[in-house]
Amino acid sequence: MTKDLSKIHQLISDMFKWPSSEEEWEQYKLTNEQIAFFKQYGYISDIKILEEWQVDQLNAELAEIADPSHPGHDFFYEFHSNESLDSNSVLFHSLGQWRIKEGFHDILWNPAFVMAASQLLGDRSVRFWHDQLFCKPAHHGGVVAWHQDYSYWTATTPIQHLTCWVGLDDANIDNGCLYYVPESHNWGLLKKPDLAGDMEGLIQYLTDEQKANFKAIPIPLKKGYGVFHHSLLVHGSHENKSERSRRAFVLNVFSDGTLSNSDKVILTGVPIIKKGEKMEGQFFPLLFEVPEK
Ligand SMILES: O=C(O)CCC(=O)C(=O)O
Repeated sequence: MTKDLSKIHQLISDMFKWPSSEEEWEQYKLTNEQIAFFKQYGYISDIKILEEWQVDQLNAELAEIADPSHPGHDFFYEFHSNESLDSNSVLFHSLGQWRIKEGFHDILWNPAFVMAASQLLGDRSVRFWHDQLFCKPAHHGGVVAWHQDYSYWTATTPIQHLTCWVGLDDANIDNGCLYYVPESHNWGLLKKPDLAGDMEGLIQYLTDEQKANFKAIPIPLKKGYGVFHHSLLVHGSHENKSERSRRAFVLNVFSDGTLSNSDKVILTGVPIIKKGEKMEGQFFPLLFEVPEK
């Protein structure tokens, strides 16, 4: 039987080493310029998150758990071998792999990730929300439609969420890299389109001014590198018609102190946290603690 790794809230393999002193943490800190860039544009790019051998290990784990007959399959919160609404395309999308494989568990406690996340949340303690995998096969990989992450997350409040996207393949325009609309995190909360439906589904919800300022830019990235984006930043990715796959994992976090905003099940298999109560416990571990000021 596969062990449920969500019960363990620390590193369990030798994939990363948790720093033991302030000096050791220094190497992972973003610069003031990077933080200022994030505040202005709603994202930062090109942050080294993984070594090549760590990417290889995660890709090997991904190959195992993408098989629906994997014994740990029931631990996924969501599993879509193909979420694309276009019958000619494929978009693999899952949530919950951190419960199943050691590598996908331990990337939550990757010092490079937690330090940057804390800084970008405004030097706050970082709590895990959930993980995701977005994989587009070569030749017929599907789109991820323009959206804001928080538009799917209104069951948690207030808005103090952050996303880190990390490539498991080199990603560029040809194989469906991410695109961002810089500064759109200032547009307020927009309606949510079908995530794997019409690429342009969001456009109907934009004002004329937002449409005029909709200037999306591609974010090519080497595998093992990551981007962080604000949960209101508009982003999406086009088809993959290239010869190469485009695999990626995503870590979603919020500042400690985020509350449930719903009396319903938020993630499949996770007990309800009543509206107004703090998001915490087995499924929402504290990843990085900043001492109270
Ligand atoms: O991987 C993609 O293409 C989309 C990822 C995404 O939408 C996200 O990280 O919120």
